[in-house]
Amino acid sequence: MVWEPHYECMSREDMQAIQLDRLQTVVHNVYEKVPFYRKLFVEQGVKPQDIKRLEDVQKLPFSGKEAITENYPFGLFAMPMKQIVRVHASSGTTGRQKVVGYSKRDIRTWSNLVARVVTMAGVTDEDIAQICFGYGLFTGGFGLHYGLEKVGATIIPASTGNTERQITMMQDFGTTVLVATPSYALYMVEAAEDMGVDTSKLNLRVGLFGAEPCTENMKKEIERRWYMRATDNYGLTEIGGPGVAGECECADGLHINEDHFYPEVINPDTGEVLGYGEQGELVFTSLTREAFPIVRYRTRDISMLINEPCACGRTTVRMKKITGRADDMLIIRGVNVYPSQIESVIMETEGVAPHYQLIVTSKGYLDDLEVQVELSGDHFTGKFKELEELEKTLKQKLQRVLSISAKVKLLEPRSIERTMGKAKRVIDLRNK
Ligand code: DLL
Repeated sequence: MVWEPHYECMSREDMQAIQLDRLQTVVHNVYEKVPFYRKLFVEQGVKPQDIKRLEDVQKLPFSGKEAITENYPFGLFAMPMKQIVRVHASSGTTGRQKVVGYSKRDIRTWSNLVARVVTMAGVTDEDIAQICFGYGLFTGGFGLHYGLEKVGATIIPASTGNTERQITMMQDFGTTVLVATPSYALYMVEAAEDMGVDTSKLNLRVGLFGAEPCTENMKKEIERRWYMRATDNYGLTEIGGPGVAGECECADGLHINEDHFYPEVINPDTGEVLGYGEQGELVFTSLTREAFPIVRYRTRDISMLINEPCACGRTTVRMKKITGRADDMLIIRGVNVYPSQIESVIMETEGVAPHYQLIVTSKGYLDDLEVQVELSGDHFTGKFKELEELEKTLKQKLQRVLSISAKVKLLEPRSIERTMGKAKRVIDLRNK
């Protein structure tokens, strides 16, 4: 089923006409109402009237997280506080939170867009959805809540924490849809197995995952252990939260709600706009947000856009799964290393569990990468020779994939701290 076929399945020409019309409105709005943008546009020598065709979006300046933190808390709002009915925020790695606001109409639009992505994933009003995203300033809990409610699913607003009780609810309430970060889904399945629950007997059928990267192999692991189909959801606080893009049943990229978020992919070093099929940094311009419009926001997320037709019938442009963040990339002894590359190696190696951490240190000028990974329960026999073999295999595979050598440390099962939200994979102890 398609939630809004009129928009999700429209012709390219119609989509572009809507995008242009909305883009012109947004650009006028921010120019008139947000001093930050007016100043930026003046510096760049661009006026709202210059946006005559969709390609003219490229005349507009980029914005980034600094724009939000420097205007903390409400400096980028385009409406008076009286009309703001909600704020959300996400904490960056350093310093101030990125605070965003919503008008009543924004909340309605948001619910509708989340309704689109959960419908894409196959969720209907017959489902019982257990939301294990945090409720609060994080957009995950409330975002999914309103969208699932719109679709008519029965919601269990479980939030995070108390994992054993979560499993009991799943059993007793007959949960059919699990909403969580992929790392929490793995944590939960471990807890379920510990409790002696046979996960194949649960009613779960669909997982709505997101908020952090999940490699194809990790997704398969979740599907195998939970006996359900896992789908990916993408979004970020700055452009509204979840509901930006989601995976349909064909699972070949995430459909972007591009009548609301205009996507571009750029070369992160030069800012050059790249074409379909080219990998780079995702940039979004919000086309309908009233309270917190945002122009050419650099997400730092690495992906690519694809415009080939999808078998599901939707015509919206898709984005490939996020492979990492521009600022996630580690430069180790001059070589670019993405945590997702290491995750793929771990996931395809038998004997280790999908729980790992990367520790980066430096001695003098030389960087050191240590991959700490847990042994999977059934392989933890303690036989020294076997462990040595496993360590060697991992080292060789990592060397092949990364082109640098990494240390490998095998840990006992359950020794890496579990998180209920987003997993922290990288500990960089180098002096920056
Ligand atoms: O994580 C919004 C969200 C909530 C999306 C629930 C999906 C489901 P933030 O906390 O602001 O917002 O974090 C946004 O998380 O820039 C990406 O780096 C990462 N991220 C979000 N979804 C995905 C995904 C929410 N599906 C940041 N795959 C983004 C990979 C993701 N990374």
